[in-house]
Amino acid sequence: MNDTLSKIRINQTGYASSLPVQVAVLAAGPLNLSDSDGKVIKTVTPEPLAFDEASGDDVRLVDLGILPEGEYTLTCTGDTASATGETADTAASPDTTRTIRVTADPWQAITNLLIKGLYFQRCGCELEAKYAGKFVHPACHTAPALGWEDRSVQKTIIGGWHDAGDFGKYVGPGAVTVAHMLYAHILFAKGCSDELNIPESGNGVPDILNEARYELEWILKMQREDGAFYHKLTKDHFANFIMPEDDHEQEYLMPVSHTATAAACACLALAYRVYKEYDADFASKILDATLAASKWLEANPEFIPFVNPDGVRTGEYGDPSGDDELFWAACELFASTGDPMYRAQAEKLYPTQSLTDFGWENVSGLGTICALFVLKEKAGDTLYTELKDAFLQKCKAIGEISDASGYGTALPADEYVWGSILPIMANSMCMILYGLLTGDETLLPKALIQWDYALGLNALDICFVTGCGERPIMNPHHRPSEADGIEDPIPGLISGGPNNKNNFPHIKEQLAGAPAAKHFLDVMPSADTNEIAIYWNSPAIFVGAYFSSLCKKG
Ligand code: 9MR
Ligand code: ZN
Repeated sequence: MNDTLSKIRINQTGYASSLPVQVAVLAAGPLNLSDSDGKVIKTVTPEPLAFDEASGDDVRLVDLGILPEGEYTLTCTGDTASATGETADTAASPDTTRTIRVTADPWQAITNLLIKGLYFQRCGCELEAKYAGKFVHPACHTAPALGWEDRSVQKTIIGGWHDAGDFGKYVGPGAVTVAHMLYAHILFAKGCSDELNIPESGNGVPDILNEARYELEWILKMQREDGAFYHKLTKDHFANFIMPEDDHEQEYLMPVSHTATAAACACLALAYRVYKEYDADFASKILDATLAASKWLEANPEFIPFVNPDGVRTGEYGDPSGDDELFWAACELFASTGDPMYRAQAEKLYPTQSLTDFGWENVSGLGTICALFVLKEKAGDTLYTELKDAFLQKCKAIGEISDASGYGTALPADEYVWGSILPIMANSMCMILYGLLTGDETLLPKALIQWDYALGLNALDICFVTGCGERPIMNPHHRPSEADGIEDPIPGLISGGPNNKNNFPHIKEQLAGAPAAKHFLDVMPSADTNEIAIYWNSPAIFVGAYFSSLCKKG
C-alpha cells in the first residue's frame, strides 16, 4: 500500500523556523538535506528503521533540528533494502525525495482555517459569498422544533453549528468545542486573534470568540425553563446527502440529560468570565443560565445516562458517567462565583477524574485546565498541588507513548477509536500544558509531532484537514461537501482518522488486514473513519493556536 507513497512523511503545510523540523522516513540510509540551490547542507544518518506496531511500517523519526526560513529538499540516499544490511544506490526518485518549506509562522493560516471551518458549520443563517466564497448556501433548519416527549411543546431554536457530517446539533459536544476555543483564547491569544472574515469581524471582539458565541447563543436557547438542557436538537434519523437548506423534515427537542446540563453549565460558567470583558448583558444572561443549570443538577442528583428514545437514530452521545462533567462544572463555577461549595464538590469528584481527557465523553481535562491555570493556589491542596503532580505524571506517560511509536504518534496501537484524532490532539494538549506548567521543554517536540501528524506526518501520508497540505482528504463524510456539486470539500475541517475499533461492516471488509493506523478510507461513506466533527476541529485549534503563538516574535 505504501509503495506509491513517499518514503518521507512530513507536515505538508510546512514547518516553523523556530521549532524542530521532524520528519518520518521509511527508507534506510543517510538523508541529504539540500538548500534551494541544490547544495547539500546537512547529511543525517538516522538510526536503523524499526517496526511500528500501529502502522506495520518500518520507519524512523528524524529530527532535522531548527532550520532557517527557506525551501529545502530532503533525499533518502539509500533504499529500504539497506535496512537489512545491503546498500543500494538509488538516485533521487519521486518517492525518496521531498520538499520541505520552512517559514516564520506557517500555522497561523492553518489555525485560522480550522476556526473558519466552524463558520461553515453554522446552521440557521445564510452563508454569503463574501465570507464563504464558493461554499454558499441559504439559511437552513429554521422551522420550529417539537418536543420529542411532549409534542405540544413547540419552539423555534435557530442557530448553532451542525455537529459533524450530519445536521444534528448536540449540547454536550457543542459545549466542549466552545471550551477548547475559549481556553485557546485564554492561554495563547497571540496564536488565535486574527480576523477571519466572518460576519462579526471588526466588531472589537476576537473572531475566535465571535465564532464561539454563535454556538453559545444556541446552547442558551437549549435550556428548559427548569434549568436543564435538552440533549440535542435533531430529526429522528440522519438526513440524506442533501444540502442543509433542503432538509425540511421535522426536528425535535430530544429529552434533557445530566451530561448535557452539566457540560453546558461548565461551558457557560467559563464563557461568563470570557465575555464579561466584552458584553456585560450577554455575560449576565450566561451567568443566570449556568446558575439555573447548577440548581437543576443539585435538585436531580441521580445520574441517568442518555439513551436515544425509541425510534430515534441520530447521534446518541450516551455517556456512562456524569462525574467528569460535574467535576468540570464545579471547577468553573468556583472560578466564576468564588463560592467554596463548588470547590468542595470538585474535591469530592477529583479521585475519579482521568485529568487528561478532552473529548465529548470525558471532559475532566477541561476541569484540570481550570484548576491549574485559572484557580491555581485558590484551588487548594487537592485541586492544585495534588492534581498538578498527578497530571504531570500522566503527561510524562503520554510522552512515553509517543516515544514508543515509529511516527511519534501519542496513541497506543490498540486505541485507534472512532475519531482517533481526538485522543491524539488531546495528548498534544496535555504535553503543551506540561511545558506551560513546568517550563520544561522535553515534551514540546512530542506535542509538535501530533500537530505534524494531523497535517501529514503519518502512516497514510495524508493531511487530515481539508483545504491544505499536498495530500488533503478529499471525500469527508460531510453532507454539504458531498451535495454542493463542488469538487473540493468545505475547507478547514479535520477528519476523525483511522479507526479499527468500531467499523461499518462494508468498510471493515474493504480494509481487511489493514493495521490500526492505516484503518482509514478517504471515501464519503466511511463515517467511521472519515467524518468531520466540531469537537475534532477544536482541540486542533487549541494545538495550532499554541504553536502559532510560539511563532510570533515578541
Ligand atoms: O464522536 C463519536 C464517536 O466517539 C462514537 O464512537 C461514534 C459512534 O457512536 O459517534 C461519534 O459521533 C458522531 C455522532 O454520533 C453523530 N454525529 C457525527 C459524530 C461523528 O462521527
Ligand atoms: Zn442547519
